[in-house]
Amino acid sequence: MKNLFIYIIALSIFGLASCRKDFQEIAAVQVTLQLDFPDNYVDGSIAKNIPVSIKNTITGQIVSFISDDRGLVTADLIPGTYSVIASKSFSAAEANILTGYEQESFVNANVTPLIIDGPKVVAIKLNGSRSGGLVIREYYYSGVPSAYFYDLFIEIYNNSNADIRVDSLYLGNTKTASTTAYGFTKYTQDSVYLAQVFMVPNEGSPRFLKPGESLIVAMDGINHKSDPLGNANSPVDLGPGVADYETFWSYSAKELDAPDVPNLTHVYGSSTSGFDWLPGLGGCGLVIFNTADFDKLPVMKEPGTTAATQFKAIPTKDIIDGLETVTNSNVQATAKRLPIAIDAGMTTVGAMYNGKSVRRKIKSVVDGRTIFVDTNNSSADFEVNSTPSPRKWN
Ligand SMILES: [Ca+2]
Ligand SMILES: [Ca+2]
Repeated sequence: MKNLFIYIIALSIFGLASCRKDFQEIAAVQVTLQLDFPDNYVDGSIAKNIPVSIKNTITGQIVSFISDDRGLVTADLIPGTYSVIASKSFSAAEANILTGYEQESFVNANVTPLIIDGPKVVAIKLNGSRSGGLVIREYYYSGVPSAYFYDLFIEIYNNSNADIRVDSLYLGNTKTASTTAYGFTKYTQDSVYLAQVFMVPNEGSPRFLKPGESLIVAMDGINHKSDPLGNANSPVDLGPGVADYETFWSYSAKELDAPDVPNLTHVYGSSTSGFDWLPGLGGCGLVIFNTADFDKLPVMKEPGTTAATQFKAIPTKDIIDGLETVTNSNVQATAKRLPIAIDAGMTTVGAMYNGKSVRRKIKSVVDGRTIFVDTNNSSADFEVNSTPSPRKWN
């Protein structure tokens, strides 16, 4: 009798334990992601071996997968809200097989929010594009205490193996992030809506960047560390010999024109108020592009709203490179301002006035020339640089 009693107790405990185990297994559901290449890829090409990351937007936990030979990713997920990023770059030879064009290319996708409330199959159509030879290598936008942000700079780098012409290259930013509103209410994949646009002037003859060379654009072309108009907390010297161009804001009497650093040409502004070009301490969508006829591109209100601010709409296909920067890592992908084909993710220095920048990770060094990672996904391609370092990347 005593033995039977123990047996019953043991059975109960075992039963309870197995019940709990069953409960956990029921809690996670199977989600299948079916990846497909863009329509202009060769028929029958399967989106296999594509890295995919799935982020739980509540816990921040990220799990990584590689799509299988059928283009599938199978994941067991606890019901909740997720975001999915897929991206991969192809060499010219690989792209030739997939697209018929022998040119470095990439595919990416960003699905957000992905609501998981039960087992499901999700079709994910990848976006595709050529890799641009010019890339934004570093962007310093955070500023330093106390409230000094005129030491902003952008470095544009020739990541290819051929000379690239840069006079008449355009540089623009989307609307600035604030603590209350980041993205466009209804942003589209076909155009980028820019609040400010500058152009590299033609100074009498074409200007080329050789492979491995870069262009530094400063908000103000001075040595911010030592100049009396600068700030001792600033990490950067952007004086002559470092900055190639500065953004001279002719609309403000307080703006200083650094005589030995040439000015970019300001070609569009939603507003010309303020003391300088202010793309935002909370980050922005930053793009470089070439376009056939800038003046003919539409000026319009933000899609889906009646807000009065007018933006210059640039076709996505004209964008060479872009980078989505935000205030901190709490910003959700639903707040994106750049189309997924330009930047599938987003990156951040983490906080305002922390004196840090974001910079592109190094992919390899070939014959002394550094090649930077470029999968058009800044979440993967960029890292925080604790000491912003124009034209220094090692
Ligand atoms: Ca300036
Ligand atoms: Ca100047």
